[in-house]
Amino acid sequence: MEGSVEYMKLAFRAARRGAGKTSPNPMVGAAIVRDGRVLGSGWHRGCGGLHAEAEAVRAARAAGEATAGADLYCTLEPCCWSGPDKKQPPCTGLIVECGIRRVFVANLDPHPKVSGRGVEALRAAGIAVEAGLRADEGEELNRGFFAYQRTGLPFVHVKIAQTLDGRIAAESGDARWITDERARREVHRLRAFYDAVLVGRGTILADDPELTVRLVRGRNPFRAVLDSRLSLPDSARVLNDGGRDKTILLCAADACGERIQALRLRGVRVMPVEGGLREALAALGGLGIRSVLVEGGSRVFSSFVREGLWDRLSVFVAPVVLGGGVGAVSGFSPQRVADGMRLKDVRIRRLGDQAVIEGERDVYGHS
Ligand code: AOF
Ligand code: ZN
Repeated sequence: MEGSVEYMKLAFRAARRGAGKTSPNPMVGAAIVRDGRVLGSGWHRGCGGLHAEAEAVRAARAAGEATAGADLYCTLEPCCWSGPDKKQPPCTGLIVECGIRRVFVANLDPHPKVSGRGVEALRAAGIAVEAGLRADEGEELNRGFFAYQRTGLPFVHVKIAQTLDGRIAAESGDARWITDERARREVHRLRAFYDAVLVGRGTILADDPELTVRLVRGRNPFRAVLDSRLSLPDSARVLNDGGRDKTILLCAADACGERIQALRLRGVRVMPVEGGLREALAALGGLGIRSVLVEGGSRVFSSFVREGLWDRLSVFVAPVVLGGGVGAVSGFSPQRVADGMRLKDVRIRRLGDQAVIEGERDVYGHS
């Protein structure tokens, strides 16, 4: 059985329209095709809403198309269960009812209630199923959802903007701007995709950033700040602007109760965390956050690196030399080069006169 890559690509294009809006659910797209014609397509628009398959069926019906005998292209394995926490009926039932003849799936759903059972249910109903078509595209698109299903932690992408000699700020703390607007637009694009951005208290003190999406179109992510003693100044932008309900302060479990109350009254979220960075990430997961973009500063970078709590690293390198200043990563200093943190699957892109070097954590290596 041969599935068409083109129709799966179309399903992925649909899926991406849910970017930034579906967590804790994955982004999913679906297309119903017969005799070289797309009868209907759809995507999962947000948690609680219709599943992509049901959206595609609805679109086909609205266009007056009968679905019997058609093929379904689906970026994720259709769900096959119901329960008290399940908001939508199983898609497998709908697919059978619609008389779909063949189903092409990119990724199996790692959810413990599915993981292959959706495919089995369809086959048991006499439907031909092929899984794995453009699976890599799905792995990349839903890296947050997949990471969380596999590890219980969100996908962590560390982003560093630095000089040629590895500085993220001058001695004075000034960091505006090491990279140009083109690079910053790229960062805003990432923010629109990730569920949360995360910075340390030091970055708020140094830059007072907004951490919103302004240079591209897209929704604002949650803004998580590691502030163990809740000692950010009241004047910080993230505590005052219109988006402060999306500010999450991660503090120590024994942080001052009165301060927590006062911040919550302002409309800011405060999450006392028992434990360290891993527990802080797990707490974000509890809010439905499946992917986190770590934006600084050097102490935060080194904590993530030291604890191996990251999945992807992107370094934006600008053609500037500072000679001194704040190093990109501090507090992580192995004696031997061989113990350094080395990336795998490295990609190098050019952005004007800047380079973006990006790679994944080598889970079997030293890092
Ligand atoms: C699908 N199609 O479009 C999506 C799926 O609470 P519910 O009913 O919305 O179910 C959420 C779970 O369903 C989610 O954890 C994931 O396993 C799967 N997502 N499945 O067949 C979709 N979004
Ligand atoms: Zn479903």
